[in-house]
Amino acid sequence: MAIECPLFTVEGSSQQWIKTFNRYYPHLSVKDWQDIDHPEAVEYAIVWQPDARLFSTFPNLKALFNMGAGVDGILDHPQLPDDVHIVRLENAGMAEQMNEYFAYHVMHFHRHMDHYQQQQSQAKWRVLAGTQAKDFRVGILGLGQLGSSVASCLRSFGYQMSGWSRSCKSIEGVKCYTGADQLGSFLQHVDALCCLLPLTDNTRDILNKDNMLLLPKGAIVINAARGGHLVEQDLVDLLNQGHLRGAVLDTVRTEPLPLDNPLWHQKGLILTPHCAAQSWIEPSVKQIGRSIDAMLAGQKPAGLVERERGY
Ligand code: NDP
Ligand code: OXD
Repeated sequence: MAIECPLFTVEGSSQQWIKTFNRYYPHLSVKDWQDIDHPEAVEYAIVWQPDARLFSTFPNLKALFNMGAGVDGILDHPQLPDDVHIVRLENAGMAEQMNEYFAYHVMHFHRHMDHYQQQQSQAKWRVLAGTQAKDFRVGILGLGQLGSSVASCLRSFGYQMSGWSRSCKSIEGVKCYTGADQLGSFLQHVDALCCLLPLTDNTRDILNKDNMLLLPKGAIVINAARGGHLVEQDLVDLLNQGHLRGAVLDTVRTEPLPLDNPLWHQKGLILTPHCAAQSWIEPSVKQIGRSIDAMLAGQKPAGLVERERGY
């Protein structure tokens, strides 16, 4: 018998997802959450940034399947019951997009595109001294599904790579630092800092003035993780003081960025609207469907979040 699975997104742009679920996993009977016939029988829900209506409508949830990689939006929810499992997407096509996003922006600065754009606006034709990729140091905060992929991708362009994570890693061509004790030594040797951490109590505000001042003068910061990692005023101050040469933000504290937020006009800052890596429908549906089937069979699904560590 088909079991009903509600799909709950605040945006409501879910029809293509529902169609794809029903193509590959008809036995799950995935429906818009408002079309569910027996809400009290629902144990599994597929969600993106659920609000309180999810928890009041479905009182017997056992697991939530997140349509993205980051689960901070679920874990922070005041109505989230203690015993509900959370399963997130692992890669599902996002690593390749992150590789592109970070390669594009690292090269923008490494190849002086910021300076050449400025020169063009002054009708200036002048070649600037270059730096070999092996001498340009790129550091990745977070070496998980996405960060480790970006580290290996940038390594293939010849950049001098390092990374920082909670547990010790071994990635070819990437110098790995571990834990709070080694954060300072990591930051001191990074020309381009790339953030791909989950947002947890331990990583919130990690891109603050003290930490960014440990970067060498003229470094750049690229954050495609969560707005909560960055203290925005600290970034603005360090850009204006010239300690940082530039920054790229794909995520900000309030999204969409309010029209009156000065970040829109900040010199040296490139903004993108939380688009670094999207959840492609087909691979995401296949992964979520496999995870639900695993749980139905009493197995542990890939991407099961450890709630106490926050990711
Ligand atoms: P993973 O959980 O696979 O990787 C997280 C990495 O961060 C791991 O290496 C982990 O260490 C490390 N980490 C976590 N906490 C700490 C800590 N306190 N100190 C040091 N290292 C820590 O996540 P993903 O790679 O899948 O995704 C990362 C984030 O990217 C997501 O949480 C989301 O916020 C963001 N994202 C943004 C998107 C966008 O479009 N802008 C799209 C998709 C994701 P360890 O390996 O030891 O566990
Ligand atoms: C994600 C995101 O976490 O899109 O998947 O930010």
